[in-house]
Amino acid sequence: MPRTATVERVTSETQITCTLGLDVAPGAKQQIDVSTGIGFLDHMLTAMAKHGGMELDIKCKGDLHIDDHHTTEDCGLALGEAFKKALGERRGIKRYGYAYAPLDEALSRAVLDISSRPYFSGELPFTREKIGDLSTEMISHFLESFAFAAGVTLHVDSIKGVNNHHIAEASFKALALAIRMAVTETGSNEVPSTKGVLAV
Ligand SMILES: [Mn+2]
Repeated sequence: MPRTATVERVTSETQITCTLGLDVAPGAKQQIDVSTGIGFLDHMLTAMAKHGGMELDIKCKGDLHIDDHHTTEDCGLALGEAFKKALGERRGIKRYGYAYAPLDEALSRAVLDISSRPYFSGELPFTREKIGDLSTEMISHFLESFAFAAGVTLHVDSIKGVNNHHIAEASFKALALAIRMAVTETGSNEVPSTKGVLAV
């Protein structure tokens, strides 16, 4: 069974369609098409899909005339919902994933538990208010929204870094690699929990 899911999320603030595939068929070209209306967010989501070995098609029409908040938050929620749906019962996956990713002077770490215990913690000490059209405060808010909607425990920390673009990109790449590890299929049909259940 291909691990894919489509989510449509429509509110008075944003209209989003998101299709996420957790695997790329061997030999096939990885399909990534991201258009949120916020260039830097597109860059981050594309990097996350690319290095996570995922297929992603996400389109958002949001109320950018107000600011970037609803669009960024709701894209995180839609992506998290799609991730949760694509995982299904969470059988036969590694469950835990962790990774470091550098980008020049920046180094970030992401640790993920596909746990059904929604939690986010992050230390991302940006020094600029914005990167392109994305407010830096929205990066943590995006990650938090993703973690809660996906039902995962997620820690993303910048270990070091000076350039704000590098800090953000290293963080999303670390997350991508952690996701890749955590969703890896073990060949088992077991739910990797002593409770016997991970999907709630
Ligand atoms: Mn919010």
